[in-house]
Amino acid sequence: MVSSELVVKNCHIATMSAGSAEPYGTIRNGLLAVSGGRISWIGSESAAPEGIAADAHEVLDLGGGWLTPGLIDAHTHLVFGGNRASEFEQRLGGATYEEIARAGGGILSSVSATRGASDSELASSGARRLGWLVDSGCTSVEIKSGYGLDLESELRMLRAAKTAGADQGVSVSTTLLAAHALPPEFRYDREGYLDLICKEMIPEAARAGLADGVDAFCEGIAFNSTECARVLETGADLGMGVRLHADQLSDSGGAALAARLGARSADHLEYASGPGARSMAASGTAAVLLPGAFYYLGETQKPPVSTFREHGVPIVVATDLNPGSSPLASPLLAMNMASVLFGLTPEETLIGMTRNAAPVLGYQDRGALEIGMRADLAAWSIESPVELTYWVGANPCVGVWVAGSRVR
Ligand code: DI6
Ligand code: FE
Repeated sequence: MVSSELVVKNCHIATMSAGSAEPYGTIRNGLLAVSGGRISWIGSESAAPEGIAADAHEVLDLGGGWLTPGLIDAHTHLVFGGNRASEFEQRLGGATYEEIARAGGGILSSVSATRGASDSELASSGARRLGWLVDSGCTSVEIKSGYGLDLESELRMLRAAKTAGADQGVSVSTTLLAAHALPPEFRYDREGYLDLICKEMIPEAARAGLADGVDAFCEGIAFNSTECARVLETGADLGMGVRLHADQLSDSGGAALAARLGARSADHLEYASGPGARSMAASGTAAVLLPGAFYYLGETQKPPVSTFREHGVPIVVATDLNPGSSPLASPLLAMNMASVLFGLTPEETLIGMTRNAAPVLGYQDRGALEIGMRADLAAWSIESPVELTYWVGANPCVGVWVAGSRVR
């Protein structure tokens, strides 16, 4: 047997494997071995091949702690210039998110700050925020553009996202969200901006290999479903994974549109209709729930979780880390909010940050701990995996590995 580069032992393992009959796919008193950056053996320590630890380059004794798949944050906007702390104060003074947006603040204030930031400022502030997620166990993170809104600024954001990922040693999946808001220079020319997105931005991002996915904001304050469909179909034709910000602030038919386009996910979904939610099951479109935005905007309408469950729509939980509606930099707090605010079980929240999140980013090699999967791991000082969702604001993460290499 080839010697392993890493063996983790004296731990309990939440494999999150779909094939397991145990809650969390639990293996108590487990051992996991890594060779060539992949999981080469996993099971109970008493059943491990003789010498597996003795021959390993490194052996880690977790002292009875827990090992889970590295967390996957499938929806963030963590690259941006400036921040919006002053708008937070305005909202506390009574202004609503939509009022601020319609008055030229909101997303557009981040657009001017992003356009004015240098490449290195964008990458280093993005890396700092990405680092906060890695501190809490994230090994794969999706990052969207959408605060540049012109060709060069959108590409600069996507490059900064990749640089931030390299800086932190984690996987970053990039998504072009040029259809996030209408930029000021196209204020009276919606068609002109949609042409720019479809004829220049998407083809150029695809050609440069800078965007893995394409997304749009389907909402009264942003783009309607015909406009979003045009953008997403253009991206799909160039091989990008399709996502959609759907039914966040009103029922805009976003869930049904995402399903019709065969999107990998529809995200937010507080106002998704019953038929919209059901249509997602047939197309295999995941429901990405973002309780941070719900919490931060003081929303009251909850996403139709029981409809998703009943029809087998995969539920994903993500932070939506962004400067306006969800400055939430903790995957664990997102999981806690998904339970407390939306009624997900703790196990559903962890599935939503691991196994169900991976396919939304097109990953088949992570999200569960199984032989052959990439060794993306998080180690925790906890007595049961329920604690990952239970604590509010604690961080029991004690180690993070990407493809078997330690990053925390
Ligand atoms: N929905 C959101 O919650 C974020 N974007 C979106 O489409 C908000 C982004 C922001 O306010 O900066
Ligand atoms: Fe978002």
